[in-house]
Amino acid sequence: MKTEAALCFGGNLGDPVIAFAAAIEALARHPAVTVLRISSVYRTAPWGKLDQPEFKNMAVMIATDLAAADLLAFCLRIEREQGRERKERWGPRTLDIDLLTYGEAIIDEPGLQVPHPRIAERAFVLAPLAEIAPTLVIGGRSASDLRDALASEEVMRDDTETARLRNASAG
Ligand code: GSY
Repeated sequence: MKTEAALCFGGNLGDPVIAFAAAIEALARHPAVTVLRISSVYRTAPWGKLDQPEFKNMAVMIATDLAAADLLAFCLRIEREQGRERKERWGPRTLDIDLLTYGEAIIDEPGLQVPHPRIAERAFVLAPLAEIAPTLVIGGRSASDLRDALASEEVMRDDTETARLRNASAG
């Protein structure tokens, strides 16, 4: 049975939009994954460690037959294939893929926590997620409620980068 899962992509080294397009393509090529919805690209202020370049972020909804752990492993493989570089926790990186939700599952294992424990405090996750899944419920509240509670000027939809993503994905 297919499970809907929400992913967040982020990056602030190299050309994250090209890495996002390659990640979407890799997901779409997997026989057990269907890409359902793709958000716009957002320019976002860094969270966690502030003295680093701004990030690009976006969200993707998929349906999958993969178990949550296998989906996470596949996402980590995509990160590696995109030359993920991450020298320090919360520091700059080329491509980060966070598994936000996996159906209604609540999983708390080393290395695998869903819903992702920091969704509600991250406008850079909630803005793209609420764009493509406004009614998705996380911890009893919808993604759009959570986004509105955090409304932040530090998260801006970027139409130029979104068009570039669509072109790169189509090419
Ligand atoms: O957890 C994702 C990596 N990350 C990000 C991010 O994707 N966007 C923003 N704006 N800040 C971040 N800090 C970290 S760590």
